[in-house]
Amino acid sequence: MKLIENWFSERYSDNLQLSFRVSDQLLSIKTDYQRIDLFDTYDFGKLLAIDGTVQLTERDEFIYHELITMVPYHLTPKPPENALIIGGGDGGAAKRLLDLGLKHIVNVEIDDQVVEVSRRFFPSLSSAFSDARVKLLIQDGIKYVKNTSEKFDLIIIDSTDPEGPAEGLFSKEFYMDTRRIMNDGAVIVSQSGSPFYQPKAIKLAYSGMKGVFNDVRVYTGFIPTYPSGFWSFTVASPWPMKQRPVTTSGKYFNADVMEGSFRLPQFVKELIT
Ligand code: AG3
Repeated sequence: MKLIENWFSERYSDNLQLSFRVSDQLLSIKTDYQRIDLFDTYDFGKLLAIDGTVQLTERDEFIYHELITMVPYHLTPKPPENALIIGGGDGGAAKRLLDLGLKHIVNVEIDDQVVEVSRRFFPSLSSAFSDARVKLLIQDGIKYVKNTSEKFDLIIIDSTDPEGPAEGLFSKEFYMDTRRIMNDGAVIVSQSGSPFYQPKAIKLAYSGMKGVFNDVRVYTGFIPTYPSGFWSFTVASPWPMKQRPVTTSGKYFNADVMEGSFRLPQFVKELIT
């Protein structure tokens, strides 16, 4: 990607973008699946972009990764012992699950280059992949879910936006396949985009899950480097989800966030009715 006067911009539309002034461009590669760029920014530290969209920055990755792990963690009937992560090649979600005490994590990432880039530039996240409790598989998550005989207490879809390689991860067919590999009481969560700029993402995730699971809920959080800064996650289970008491907190997550993130603005409620 070519930088104009040392700014990296994620384009939201023809008329809108979010720009970061960068001190250095550390990498720009085209893999079999996507383009990966790595920048050093002034305000957010290192920034990883895939196909021009911000995936994580050093400064605010904790918010996304805590939300996608700690919220569903508290919705299983007892603390989950094992989990499947689809995507998540940076290691951020796996790392949080290890911190929560999970014993066995399978992380299926389609693009080995995401893992390589994270090993070089985000060692504190990718260190999860050197932990004996984490099994990293480089393969298509959709095929893995279709074929595996393992079952899980928690399934986390840490994907890019539903265009390109991640599209299939927002489909009812995929959710039906995940249903087959769930232990009793298991919960699935997917990032589901910005309700303001990407209503399609949240509608896809919500209606896809509604077609398969009995209890489906949306929660949101504040992620400054993602489009609009207001982000959604969709969580579901074949069984009624009941919140366990929150005894831990992170840098973003706490007992108030566990409840408050499910309180939705009216326009978001209307997207999912
Ligand atoms: N995966 C979700 C990123 C979606 C961002 N979308 C965007 N910037 N348009 C994050 C990967 C972190 N493990």
